Amino acid sequence: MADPKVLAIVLAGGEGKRLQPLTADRAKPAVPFGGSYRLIDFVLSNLVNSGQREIVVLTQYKSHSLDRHISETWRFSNLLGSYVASVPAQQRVGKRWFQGSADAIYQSLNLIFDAKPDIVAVLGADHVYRMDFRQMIDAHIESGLQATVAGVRQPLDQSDQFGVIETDPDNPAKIREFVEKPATTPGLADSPGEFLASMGNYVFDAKALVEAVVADSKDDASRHDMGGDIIPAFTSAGEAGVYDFAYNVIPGANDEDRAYWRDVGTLDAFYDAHQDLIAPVPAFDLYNQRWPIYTRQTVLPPAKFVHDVDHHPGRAVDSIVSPGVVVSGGYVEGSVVSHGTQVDSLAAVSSSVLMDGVRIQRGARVHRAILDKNVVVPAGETVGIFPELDARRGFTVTESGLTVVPKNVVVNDDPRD
Ligand code: ADQ
Repeated sequence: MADPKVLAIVLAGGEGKRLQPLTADRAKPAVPFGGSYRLIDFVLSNLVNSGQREIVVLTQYKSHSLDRHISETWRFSNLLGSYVASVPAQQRVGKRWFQGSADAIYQSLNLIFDAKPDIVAVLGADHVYRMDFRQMIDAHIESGLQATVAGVRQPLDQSDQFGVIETDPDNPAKIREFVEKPATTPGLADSPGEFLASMGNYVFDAKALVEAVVADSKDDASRHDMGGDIIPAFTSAGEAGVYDFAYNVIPGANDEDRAYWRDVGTLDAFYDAHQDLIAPVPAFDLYNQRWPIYTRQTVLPPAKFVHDVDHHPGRAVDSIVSPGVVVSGGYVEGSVVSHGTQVDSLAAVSSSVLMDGVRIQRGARVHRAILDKNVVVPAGETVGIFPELDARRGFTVTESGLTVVPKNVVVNDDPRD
C-alpha cells in the first residue's frame, strides 16, 4: 500500500476512576501533567510529530475542559486538510452514551465514512511517552495482517492492569492469544519477570475495523471494548499482529528516554511519572526539542525567585517551574510547580506536584502531596507531613502515603471545621 491515507482516532472518553479526586470534574485525558501539559498532549504531539494531520478525538465523560483545551491548543490551519476535531458522544445510533471504547467507534463510524481512510489508528489518550506512529503503520502494512497492537514489556505483577499479548512462537510478530487484564500470566521466555502488555494503541485496515465494530455492536454478550472484545476477535481470526515499542526510534532520544511509556492510571503512578521528569538526568526528557511535546501557550510573565522583605531567599532546586510562578522567601525542592503558583516566605514545598494557581502561604509546609488547581495552604498549615491528619481532613491518601487535595480547597487544620 503506497502512501496510505490514515485517520487517527483518539479515545478520550474514559472516566479515570482511579485518579480521583483529580478526575472529579474533568476527563482523565484532561488531567494536568508536568507543569504545563494535559495528558492528551502526549498522544496528540506524537501524532503531529509523526506527520499525522487528520485526527478525531472521541470524548464523553466530563468533556468540557478537554474540549476547551483541544479547541484552544490544537488548532491547525485547515488549508492542507488538517484537523484535530473533538467529537463528543452524540447518540447518533440510539438514545445511549458510549458503552465502551468499541461502541465509541461504532457510534462514530460516520467519521470514518467521511474521511475514507485506508488505515485507522486507534489510540489511547492517557499515557506519557514518545512514539513515532509511522513506524508502527509501516510494520502493520508490512505484516499483511488486519490489526496491529502496540506492545511494551511490563512487570509480571501488573498483568491485571493491561491487555496481555502472547505471541506465536513460530512467528513472534503475530499474536496467538490476547487476554484483557488477567489476574496472572506467565513471564516471557527471555525475561521471566515481564510480560508483553498492550499499550492500548492499535492500527487497523479501515474496512476490517468497520466490519469488526459493526459485528460487535450486534453481539449482546460483548462489553463493546477494544481490548476486551475487538482485539481478541482479530486474534481468533489469525489477523492480529504486534508492534514492539522497543523498536520505535525517536530523534534525539537516548535508550532510556526512547523506551519510556507510563500508564499514569493511579495517583501513585501519576506522581512517580512527575518525579521521572525532574530527575537531574530525567527518565523522560521534556527538553528534547527534536520531538517536542506541544501544549497551550499561556500569556504569563516568567517565573521569579526573590528575597522577601526580611531577606529570606526564594529558591527552587531539582524542580520544574512554570511561567507566572513567584517564589518569594520560600523553598521548593524536588517538585513540579505549575502556572501562577505562589510560594511565600518561609514556606517549604518538597517532593510535590502543584497545579495552576496554588498558593502556599507563609511558613506552610507541603511534602509528598499533589495539590490540584487553586488550592490554598494557609500560613503555618501542613499538607503531606502528617498523612493521618490529611486522611481525617477528608483528603485522599494513597497506598504509598501521598496526600491529594482537590481543586479550590482551602486547607484547614481542624477536620471538624
Ligand atoms: P484501559 O485503559 O483500562 O485499558 P479503557 O478504560 O477502555 O481501557 O481506556 C482506553 C482508552 O479509551 C482511554 O484513553 C480512555 O480515555 C478511552 N475510553 C474508554 N472508554 C471510552 C468511551 N466509552 N468512549 C470514548 N473513549 C473511551 C486499555 C486496553 C488494555 C491496555 C491498556 C493500556 O483495554 O488492553 O493494556 O489500555 O493502558
